[in-house]
Amino acid sequence: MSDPSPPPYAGPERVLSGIQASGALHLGNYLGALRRFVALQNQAGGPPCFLFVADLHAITVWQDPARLKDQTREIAAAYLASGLDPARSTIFPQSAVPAHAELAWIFNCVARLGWLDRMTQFKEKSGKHKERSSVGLYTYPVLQAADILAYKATHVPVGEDQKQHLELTRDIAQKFNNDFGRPGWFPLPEPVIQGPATRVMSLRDGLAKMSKSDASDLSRINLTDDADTIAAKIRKARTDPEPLPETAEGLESRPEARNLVAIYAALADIDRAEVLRRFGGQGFGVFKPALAELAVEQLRPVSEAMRRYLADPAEVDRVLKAGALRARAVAEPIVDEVKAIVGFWRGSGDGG
Ligand code: AQP
Repeated sequence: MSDPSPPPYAGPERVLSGIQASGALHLGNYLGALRRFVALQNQAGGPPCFLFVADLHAITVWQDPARLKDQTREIAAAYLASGLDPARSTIFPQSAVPAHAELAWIFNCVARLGWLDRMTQFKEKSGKHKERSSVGLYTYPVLQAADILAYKATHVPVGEDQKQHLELTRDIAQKFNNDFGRPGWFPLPEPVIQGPATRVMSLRDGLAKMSKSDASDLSRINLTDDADTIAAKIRKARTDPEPLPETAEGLESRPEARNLVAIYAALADIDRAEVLRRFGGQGFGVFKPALAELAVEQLRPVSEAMRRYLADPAEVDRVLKAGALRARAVAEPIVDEVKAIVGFWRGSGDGG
């Protein structure tokens, strides 16, 4: 007779995600992450949401210490401006909850080098100068696993680029459960990757991801860009000379056109087929101004609210501080239990 399968995780559901405090947020972060966070928060009766500002992750590449605090507030302001409500979602800076770094160390000893060697994001970010990258950049996905599992989070809304890291998190959770004979102790978290814009591409190159670190500001729409800048960036976006096709199959070998159509679909909350029903057969001379108008209309309330929050850093700090206390209250007992499972000395009275 074969072994019965191990019992699955039976604890409560929790949503968790984060954004690095490494610079201005762009449309890709908004559509791929922020808007998804808000949708999950607003689900009636949905699980509690933990949304952090990833400052520990940010320092895997150099960050100016004089700017990091403000960058942290900027991400928190973007969370609030996008519609996250601190009464319903726990918003906090990663470094204010020591459990993340503690669990990351334990997971460094669970994860295997071969697993990390396969991570494509490290290869992309370290480029030709792997030896000069920080060790933190290499072990970044292990810290990400700790971020998630310190809360026993079950659902993780992210963009497509984070899918591989989520698979690693599941591998680490599974190996921990196996190694320590605790089947089902950690959940195997599910990525939540949904919608037409899970991978927004650069406006200058339809094959490259829209990214904070792209040298060209024309490649991305920043959440803080004003209406004229947004319109100018869309006008200058790289395209091809053909009119838009009538159906989505016609976008297959046209990455730039596909990207702009996906952005329109996500902003208008319709599918790509509907965008092509409206604009199929029309040139970019018609489509780009319509896209610019939509982008300005959708982003204006977010950028205006962001400016209001940034003008009141004390309010943002209050949210972060209260969030850190709530996050600690959940993560610390979980990581304390992990330490006991690993066999660390717990002082007298723990029976160990
Ligand atoms: N282009 C994108 N399309 C859809 N989603 C995206 N995300 C990032 N870029 C896109 C999602 O945003 C969340 C936060 O990302 P992050 O700041 O933590 O890290 P990142 O993925 O490294 O973002 P960038 O902009 O590419 O930063 P740099 O240039 O610093 O590396 C994640 O859920 C991510 O999937």
